[in-house]
Amino acid sequence: MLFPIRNNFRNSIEVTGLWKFKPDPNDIGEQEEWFQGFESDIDIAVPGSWNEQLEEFGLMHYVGPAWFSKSVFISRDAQNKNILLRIGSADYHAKVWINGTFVGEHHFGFIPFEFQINKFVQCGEIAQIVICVDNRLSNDSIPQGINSEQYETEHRLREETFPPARFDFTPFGGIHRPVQFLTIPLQYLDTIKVDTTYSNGSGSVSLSLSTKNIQSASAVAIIKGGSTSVTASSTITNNSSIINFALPDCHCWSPEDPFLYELTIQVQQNNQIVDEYLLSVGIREIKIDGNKLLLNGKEIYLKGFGKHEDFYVIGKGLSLPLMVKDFAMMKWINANSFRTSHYPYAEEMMFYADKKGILVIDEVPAVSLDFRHVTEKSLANHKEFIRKLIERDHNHPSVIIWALGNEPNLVGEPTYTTGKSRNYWKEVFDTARSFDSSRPLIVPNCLRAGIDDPVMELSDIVCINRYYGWYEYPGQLVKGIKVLEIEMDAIFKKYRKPMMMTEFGADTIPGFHSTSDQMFTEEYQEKLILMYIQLIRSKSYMIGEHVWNFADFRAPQNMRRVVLNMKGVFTRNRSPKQAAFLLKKIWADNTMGKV
Ligand code: GCB
Repeated sequence: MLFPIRNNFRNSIEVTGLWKFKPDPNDIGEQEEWFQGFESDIDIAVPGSWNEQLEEFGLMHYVGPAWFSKSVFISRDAQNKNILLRIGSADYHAKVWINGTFVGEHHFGFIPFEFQINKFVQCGEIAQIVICVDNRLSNDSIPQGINSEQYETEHRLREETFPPARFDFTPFGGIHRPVQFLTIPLQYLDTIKVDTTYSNGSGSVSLSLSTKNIQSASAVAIIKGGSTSVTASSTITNNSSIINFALPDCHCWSPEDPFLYELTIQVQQNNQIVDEYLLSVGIREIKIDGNKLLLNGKEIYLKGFGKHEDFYVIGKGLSLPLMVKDFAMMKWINANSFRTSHYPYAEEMMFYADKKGILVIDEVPAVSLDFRHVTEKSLANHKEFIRKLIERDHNHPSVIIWALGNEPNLVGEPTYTTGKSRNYWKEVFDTARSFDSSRPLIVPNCLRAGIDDPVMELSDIVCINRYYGWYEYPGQLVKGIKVLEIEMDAIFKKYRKPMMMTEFGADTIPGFHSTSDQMFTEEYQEKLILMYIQLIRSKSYMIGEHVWNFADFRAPQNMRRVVLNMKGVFTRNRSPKQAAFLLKKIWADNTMGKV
């Protein structure tokens, strides 16, 4: 599935704007055939979450099915083309009907899906599209859900949240990314996989293409950049083709100079172009050498944040102004990277990271898996998620690491390390490697899972999320840092691999101040961050520091959160807290070791 573009062969119409909306708390919509069309006075803007947008309709904490409907004109130009309906993401499950007929369903949030809809629409007429989105999660889903009984049987009453969630971000519901009608040729390019290498000034690009409905044709690729323009071609056999380029004088992609070549790929039949696709390609190589992470053969140290897709009113809906602002703030603070904690972000963001030279750790939404409830189905869903994410984001030079999950066994259940978890993770890592062996794989570990967590043995970079001085030893930074140092050294001794601190931070209320070590004050956040960074940088095996979090974000209700998780270095509305100025300084100069 290719990202939509517009050219002489491909077109797209966005179906953003206002949709008709109806919550379905009693789950009766299908039985009552709401897919034929339904009455409602509620409008919802797409993309956008229903929670804050429709708070006045009682939907702030709503978990369940909800119906969306919109009428769209399908132009006659679409005749004799493949017509697709593409949804950038619907969290977490979606069922789609057009003109009352069921088209298909998708059970993966945060990731695009599309259906071929020629047989459901009439060109030159209006089509009514109805989507039922459901944000309920289960044992089998990725992410995994939790219910009230499980809170009790797991003896977690005091940790109960509302809405129930195994993770610390609001389970926003809605259509969160653009909806588009696409027209593409009947014979078309289906997937493009770009692999690059770079070493001492010379680069290579290898393209693996797959097509649909092609009997005999050739694939022609033209790569252009600066004064370079190289063309190569090969035949398409069994709907697939491979094209290789060598670029002896290569302009590589890096955060300092995010240079992108323009790659045009054509499918040609009898000297006629039948499909064409254009994409930007950054040539770079990411590698681990001993305890170092190398980008284009040079050591790179990751400085940045775990982030969230979260903002006032829109919830998890894609907002391009917010994206531009966040990237400008990351540049302002001298960060070079972020992690898409804890799920794949909008593709628009990945393209922007390529353009701006920001490195990305791209994460699958297997957040806080509880192995007492993991099923065969969860494993299958997890593997399928990895396949979908790698297919979607493989070609982005900015994506340098895959995170296959985050903090399994958050609650520290003792059977985790002795039970089925190792086999599970082994399969997950093997699956990811079979799709992409060019990038390091990680799963950040949490304290309670312990240092025998199988993800540490399987990860290429051992990643830890630690909250000493916060959840452990609250208010006691010196003690916390001492314990952390002992633990870090013990982990390194055991695994002998590069390590990274993928989370550390403190909730901070802007305007709270103190002359002593007082949690929640701006000084405490600043001091905690400084002490962590000093420790991290004193260890030669550490390859990066990601502060938790870039900005404050909404969390499920529980007694530890005052509406938001306030560990942001920026507030939810993107004002810098005091620590932002400290980080800007530390990340600008090289005086604290590491580059
Ligand atoms: C973590 C989780 C993250 C939470 C954070 C916190 O370890 O990975 O999702 O938001 O801690 O603030 O508790």
